[in-house]
Order: sequence, then structure tokens, then C-alpha cells
Amino acid sequence: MLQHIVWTVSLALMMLVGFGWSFALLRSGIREEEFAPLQKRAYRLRTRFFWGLVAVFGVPMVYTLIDLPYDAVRVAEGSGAVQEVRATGHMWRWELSENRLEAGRPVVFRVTSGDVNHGFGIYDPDMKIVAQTQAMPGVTNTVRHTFTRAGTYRVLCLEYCGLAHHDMTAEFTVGERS
Ligand SMILES: [Cu+2]
Repeated sequence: MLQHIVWTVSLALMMLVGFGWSFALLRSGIREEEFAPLQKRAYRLRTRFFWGLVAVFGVPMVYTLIDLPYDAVRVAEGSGAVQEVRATGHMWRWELSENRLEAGRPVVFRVTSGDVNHGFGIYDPDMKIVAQTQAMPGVTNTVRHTFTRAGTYRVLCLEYCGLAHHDMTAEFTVGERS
């Protein structure tokens, strides 16, 4: 809810900046006589450079953003195909409501803490991190992930939370889809 408000406000402010910017752009004609030919060439180069940057970075940016998994999982959430896990961090252990999950079905982790801030990090069987979020008291953060590989996964704490922080681990298994 809060995120929604922040997003709407940001969008409104961005539009305001955009309007101001277009207004300034429309009002500013180039006064030809003030520019020596050399300067004009420099501006032309700059314009080319700008569009070059847009092409080089803009296209890959759009391309890489297409793959964001959030929407796909959100759609699945309504269908009942989603597995939900409530995860609570404590000094110094994790409490997971499920420890058997299925590969290929979206999982929604609802993550919170019973005491101080912890970091909720999920590691695959090769100990490569696959998803993470902050575990905070009084707040429930959501992480969505669809496991593609079966195996034993581990949850490690990613935020130093006291003496036995390094022992704060949990395990769950991901089985082949039945
Ligand atoms: Cu910790």
C-alpha cells in the first residue's frame, strides 16, 4: 500500500519534471548567429553521441528488464498454484512454515523477524544465492522465486545480528514437480 502511494507520488513528480523540461526545450530555439561553425559541429557530435548512448545502453536495458519475474509470479498467485512459506528470523535461527517445496511452482516467501533485523538469503545446492530480502521486526517482506532445480537449499542470515549470527541457518528441500 505504502509502496503504491510512493510510486504514484514519484510518477506525478517525474511527470512534473518532464513537463518543465519539455517547456524549456520548446522555448529554447538555437540562435544560429551565436555559434561558430566549429561549435555547431560539436553540438552535432554531441547529439550523435547521445543517441549512440541511447542505442548502446537503452536497448540492452529494456531487453534485460523484460525478464523480470515478478508479474509472472503475481499472475500465478491468483491461480492457487503458488506455494507460500512464512519465514521468521530469530537470534539465532530461522523458523520456516514449510521445508518441502516443489520445483517449477512459484514460491512466495513472507519474511519477517521476531527480534532484530536479519537478512534472509536463499542459497541453492551449489551455495549460490538465488533470492534474498531483509527480515525486519514488524514488517513482512515478500520474495517470489520459482525453483528450477531440485535439491537441498539453505537459508543464511545476511545481516550481522550478534554472537551466533554465523549459525543462523535453515534448510529446505525442493523436490521434482509431482
Ligand atoms: Cu544475522
